[in-house]
Amino acid sequence: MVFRKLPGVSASGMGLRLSQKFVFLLFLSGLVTLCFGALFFLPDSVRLKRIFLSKTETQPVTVGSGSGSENDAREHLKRPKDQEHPRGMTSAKGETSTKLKSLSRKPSVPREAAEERLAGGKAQEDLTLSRAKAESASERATASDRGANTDTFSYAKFKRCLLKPPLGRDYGKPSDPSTNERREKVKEMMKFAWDNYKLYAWGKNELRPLTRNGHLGNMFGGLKGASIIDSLDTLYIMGLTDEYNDAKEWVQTSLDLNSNGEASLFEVNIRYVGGLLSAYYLTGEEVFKSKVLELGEKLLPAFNTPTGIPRGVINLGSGTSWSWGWASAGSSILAEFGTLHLEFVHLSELSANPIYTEKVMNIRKLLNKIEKPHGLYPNFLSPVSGNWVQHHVSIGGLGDSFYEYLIKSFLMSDKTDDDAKKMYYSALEAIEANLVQKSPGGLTYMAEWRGGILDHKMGHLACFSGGMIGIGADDGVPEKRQHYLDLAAEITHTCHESYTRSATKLGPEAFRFDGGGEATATRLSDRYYILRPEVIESYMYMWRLTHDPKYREWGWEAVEALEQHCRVEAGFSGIRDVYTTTASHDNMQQSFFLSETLKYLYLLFSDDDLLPLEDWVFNTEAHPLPIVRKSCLQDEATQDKTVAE
Ligand code: DMJ
Repeated sequence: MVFRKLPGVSASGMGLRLSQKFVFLLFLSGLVTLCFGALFFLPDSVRLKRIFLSKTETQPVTVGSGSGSENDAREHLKRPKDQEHPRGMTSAKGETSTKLKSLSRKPSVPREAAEERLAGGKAQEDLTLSRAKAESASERATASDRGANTDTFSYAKFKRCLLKPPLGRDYGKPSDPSTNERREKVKEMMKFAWDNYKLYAWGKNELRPLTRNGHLGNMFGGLKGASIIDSLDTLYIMGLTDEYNDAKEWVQTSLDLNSNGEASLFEVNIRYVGGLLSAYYLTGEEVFKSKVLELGEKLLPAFNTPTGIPRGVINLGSGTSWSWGWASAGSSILAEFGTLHLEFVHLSELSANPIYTEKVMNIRKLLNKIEKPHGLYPNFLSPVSGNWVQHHVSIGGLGDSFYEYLIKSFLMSDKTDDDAKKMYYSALEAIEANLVQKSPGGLTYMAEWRGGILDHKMGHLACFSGGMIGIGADDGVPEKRQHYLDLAAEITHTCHESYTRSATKLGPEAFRFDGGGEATATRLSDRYYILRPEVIESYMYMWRLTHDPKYREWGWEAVEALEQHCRVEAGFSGIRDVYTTTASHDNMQQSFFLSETLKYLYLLFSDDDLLPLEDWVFNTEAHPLPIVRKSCLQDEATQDKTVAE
């Protein structure tokens, strides 16, 4: 009534009696308390709550627990599900530590999972649920945790859990003088390649040794210094201390991760993430850890697809991702999304944030469940439907390192990752049944498979498989162990043949077993050699596994050939035709030459105690990553706690 009579006029000015004023004030204060209290029952996203509650009141209480981004998940729901080239789409990135985080808030999973179930068929259901679970878990971790939770990993504990010192007794120096001489030669090659890079291309991605300048390219999304990051661990294990220090200083002062370009998720992962991780584990230098955690976080938005299978290209600034234009029907590539596991598990180890492992486990689950033609994994998969796009299978380009990462995931888990083990051995069985061939001349090779039709071609890239099958031999079923080792040796022998049958003694990009030839390139376009490591990589593993001296001899043949045909005045260069000794250089010193080719050669001529395989697995760019000894790390943690108490 009072309000109806005199709207907008205060009670004090209305000539009310004292008792009436008291009742009115009581009523007013009750109303205010009620309104304020109601704020606490509103959902987090209500703007008013953000205004009224201070930031500190809403921070997660426990490090690593707060919630992530409900809004991000909703953004994701809004995005069209069939968007194949989402340039310009709203990125799901953008989580910031200033967002509201409340331990009591309910995760958005049930709603999201329900909506996705409505949108997709039954086939999609399991994938969606597992992704929803992963996103739910990721909500528990804040963006700030991802970059800054550096206290939880103890480098000292990690070192105590290694079985052997990483650098051996004396940097793996072999006792035999002639082997040591060869090893010194490889070290000299590394220094020569590095010095020229430093002189002519410092800070660029690669050296162009003929024109004596640098190359940036467009694979790394504006990131620079690929040769520096790729060289850190090689310089370190070779004892090239001044050079390593220069590289480290560049990382400290000049490695800028705030680039805004379009990067290959795969290449950034294997070279930058892998290189920084190795450098950290070998040296314990904090700068490598903080840089790799900062970079790892920038890669996460690539996984925001309907299936959680990342697309191939990501803008490191905006987080927008899309598929390669050349990949059929907007598909993702097996060797790309299948080559993240090792690095991402280590990102979780270092950050104490499970999100990275969850992202790659989600990929694993999908691949495990999906039907496989003849047990084989085709190279193209839709990140939208989670179905294969084409039935092209290859152990070379497009497929290669997916298989490598299965067995290495098992080994890196201290042999606890049984899913990886099962997937690897059943994939290998399918490969043997469908792709492994014997030529009329007795050479064992891996053909490619196109919807059931064999293409009798083996890429240089596929030559890594000798080493892969070798390191996996010992964990196969007992009756097949010797067979696997023999198969590894046969494939390595074939790859060596592809080198010896050329005029330069270097192998072509691809060689064939039809049209009368064996282990030789028949097409002009397959004749080039770009300083690739795969054949030498297999020599190194086979040497470690068998100590058959022929592998060191074959490695030395490669050193001589590299010196003769690829060394130019200002570095090393690829060549356009391995079948002619008339030089035609491609003017590019690839960063993987420093990271892989020279490292594998150096290890081949070193004692086995330099980076022992009992403790280390090499990522596909030859960056050593330590085996994760969970039980040891936990024991160690308990010990520390007891001491602290
Ligand atoms: C490297 O970057 C890696 O080994 C990758 O897995 C395949 N290609 C190159 C070397 O040839």
